[in-house]
Amino acid sequence: MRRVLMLVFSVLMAFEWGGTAGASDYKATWKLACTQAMDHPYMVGAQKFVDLIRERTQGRITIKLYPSNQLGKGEREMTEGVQQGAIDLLVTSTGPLGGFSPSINILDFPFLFRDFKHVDLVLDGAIGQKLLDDFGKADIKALAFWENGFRHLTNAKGPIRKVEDGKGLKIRTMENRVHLAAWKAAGFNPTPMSWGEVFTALQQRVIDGQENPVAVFYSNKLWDAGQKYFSFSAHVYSPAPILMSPKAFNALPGEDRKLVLSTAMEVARFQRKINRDAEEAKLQEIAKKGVTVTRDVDRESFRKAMAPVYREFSAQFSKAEIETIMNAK
Ligand code: EAX
Repeated sequence: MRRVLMLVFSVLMAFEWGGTAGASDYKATWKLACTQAMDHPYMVGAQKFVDLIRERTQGRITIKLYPSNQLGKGEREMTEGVQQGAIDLLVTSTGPLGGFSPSINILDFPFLFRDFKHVDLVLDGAIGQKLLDDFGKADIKALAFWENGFRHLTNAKGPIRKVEDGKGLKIRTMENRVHLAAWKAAGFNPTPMSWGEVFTALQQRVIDGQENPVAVFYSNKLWDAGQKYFSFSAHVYSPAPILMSPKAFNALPGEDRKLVLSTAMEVARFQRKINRDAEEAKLQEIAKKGVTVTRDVDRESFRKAMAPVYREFSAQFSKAEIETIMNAK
C-alpha cells in the first residue's frame, strides 16, 4: 500500500513540475526577437524581462536579444519562427497576428479605444486574457500585452489634417486585413508590407507614407526616409503581445512557468509606462528634425471614413463584442 502511495505521489509531483526535471536545476538559454532597435520601448521592456528572469532564476535561465529584424524580415516571418520553435520569444505588434489567431484582429479596429486607461482596462481584464489564450490554438504561448502604442499617419507629400487631405495617398499598412480595409474605406491607396521593407520603400517613394506610433517613427528616424509630415491621428491602438514558443514554455517546470508569466505581466506595466512617458519628448525631437507635426487632426473625419470596416467584418466580430470593448469603463 505504501509503495502505491509513494508511486502516486511521485507521479503527481512530476505532473506539477511540468513532467520535467525539478525547478531548481532546470536551465535554458532563449532567443528573443523583435523588429525594433534597442532604443525602442519593445527592447527596453525586453531588457527588463531578461534581467528579471535571470535574477529570479539565479541565472538558470538566460535570454539573448535579437533586435532590428535580425531573426526575420518582419513580424509574420518571426511569428512563424516562434511556432516552429526556432525563436523562443518575440515582441510583436498585432499586425500580422490575425493570420495566426483570428480573434486578435478585434483589437485592430480603428477608434476602438478612447485612451490608454481604456486600453489597460480591456487588455488587463478577461477580454485580453481570452485573446492571449486563443493563441494556444495556433501553437503559440502569448504571455502578456506589451505596447506599440496609438498609431499615427505620416507621409512625404504634405500636411494631412482631415481624411480628405490624404485621398489616393499610397501608404504602407501592416499585413493586416482590418487595417487594409480601413484605409481603403478612407479613400487611401494602402499596400501591406512587412516592416523590414518599409524604410527603403519610403526612401524610393514606392509608397508616400506609413502609419505607426511615435516610438517606431522616432526609433527608425523615418524623417531620413523623407517622412516630413506627421499627423497625430491616433487612428488605432497597436498592442504588442510578447509571444513564446510552446517548445520552450512547455519544457519549463511548473514554478518557472508561473515565473515567466508573472514577470511578462509585470514588465507589461513597466513597458507601457516608459512608452507613454517618452512620447511627448520624442514628438518634440521629431519636430526639431524638420518634420511638420499636425496635432489638430480632424480625427472625426477619419473615424467616419473608416467606420464601414466594422460592417465589413461583422460576420467575424459581432456588434455586441465590439460594443463590449468600446463601452468598457
Ligand atoms: O511592431 O510593422 C509595423 O508597423 C509595426 O508597428 C512595427 O514592426 C513595430
